[in-house]
Amino acid sequence: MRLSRYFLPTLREVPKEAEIISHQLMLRAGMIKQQAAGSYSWLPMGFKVLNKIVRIIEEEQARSGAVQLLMPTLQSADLWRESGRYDAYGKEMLRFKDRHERDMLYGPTNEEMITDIFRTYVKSYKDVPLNLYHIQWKFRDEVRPRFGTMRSREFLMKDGYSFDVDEAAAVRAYHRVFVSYLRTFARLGLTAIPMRADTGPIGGDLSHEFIILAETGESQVFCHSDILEKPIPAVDTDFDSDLSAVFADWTSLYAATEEMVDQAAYEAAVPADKRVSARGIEVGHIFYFGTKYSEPMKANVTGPDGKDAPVHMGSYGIGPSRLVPALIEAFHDDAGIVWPVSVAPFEAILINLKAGDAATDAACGALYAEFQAAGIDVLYDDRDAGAGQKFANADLIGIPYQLILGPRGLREGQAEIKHRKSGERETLPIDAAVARIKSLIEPQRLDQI
Ligand code: P5A
Repeated sequence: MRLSRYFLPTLREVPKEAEIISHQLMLRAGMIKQQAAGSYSWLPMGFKVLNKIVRIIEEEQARSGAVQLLMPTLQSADLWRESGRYDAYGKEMLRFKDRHERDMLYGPTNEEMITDIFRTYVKSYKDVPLNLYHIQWKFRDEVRPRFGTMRSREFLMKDGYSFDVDEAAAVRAYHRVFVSYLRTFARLGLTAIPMRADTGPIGGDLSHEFIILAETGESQVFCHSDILEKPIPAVDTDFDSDLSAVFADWTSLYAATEEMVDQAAYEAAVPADKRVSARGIEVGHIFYFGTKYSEPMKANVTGPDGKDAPVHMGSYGIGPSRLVPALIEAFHDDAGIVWPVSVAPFEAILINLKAGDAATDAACGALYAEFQAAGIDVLYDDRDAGAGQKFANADLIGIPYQLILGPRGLREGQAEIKHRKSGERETLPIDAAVARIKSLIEPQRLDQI
């Protein structure tokens, strides 16, 4: 992509309304634009990052046997009356009437709708286990939308729903998602800590939040420091796997949010030098709620004994539009964002230090073509602008590798690579530069787990 043809409305000033660094950087790097309280347009570069996160989630969902579909954003109130949640949900639900005066709502979550789909088609124990998910916009009329897309009113959610014949099988499904989520966050470059959590309006009594540590996090968390070092288990997450041992291992170390922490239990379980009390961001949340929806909504399956019984369910959420700022909270420095390769909007940026100079343009044009031939997602800064501005911009938007070429380098046959994360610079022959960047990028693209 040529920057001169792209749409990257970066800002020089720190916007006043943004209190936390990720919100400031998303606005400054031209990733989002606010449209109303808690509602944002995703500008091209922000949208690219969001899509990369979505792709990683989809890959890990497929690996765990979950099946993707797509449900609408607007829902009929009748379904929610069946489950009893229409009145219980409260002011966070955006309610309205259509032209026929029918009560409608903008979905804050989809337990009812997926239960309706399930009961329409699935009748036998032979058709479960099943895990269906979608990635769709949600609306919650949050009292305090804030921090940009971290807590917005309209946000993207990956929400998955498991169906099993009995509690034991449903808990196995829960364990599978638990491990699959650990992998998903690890692939995004994040250390997410699973913690026992409250179930709130979703219900049930088994629930974990996945939290990443960040100073600006909204909740206080308490955990054993060993969890932060735990390697992600290299296990199969497909339907046949029994991951209860992995689950037991991960949950044996104390971790709880401020709503659940029992100070005495925490201090008894964790030696003083291993106690971590820090702020965290909730990036995922999973629930097992048994027959809470299937029973009132009559989603039954016939068991091997020929008897009908309500199916056992769980639901599993990840917030991709929250993960974008969460990643920035984890990966930035004074100059701007520092994207991990796996989610970077572009893998490399080619900086032409003298756009308009025929020889430099020709050499950079050749490098640009070489990047494309090598399958590297590159942004080519071909704008007629000063070097200082280009360097500051490249640092701000956080592309992992910068390839810099100007008339002097061209005369000497040398180009410069700057590693955004470490600041390290290397000078090398122009015709070796793209191969070098490719060799740096490739191992970071691969599934490292
Ligand atoms: C689980 C999936 C649920 O809604 N039902 C379907 C369950 N869980 S949850 O915890 O309420 O939300 C799941 C994830 O969505 C993200 N999220 C948000 N992201 C941005 N802005 C918001 N206002 C917001 N609310 C929830 C979080 O990542 C959360 O873990």
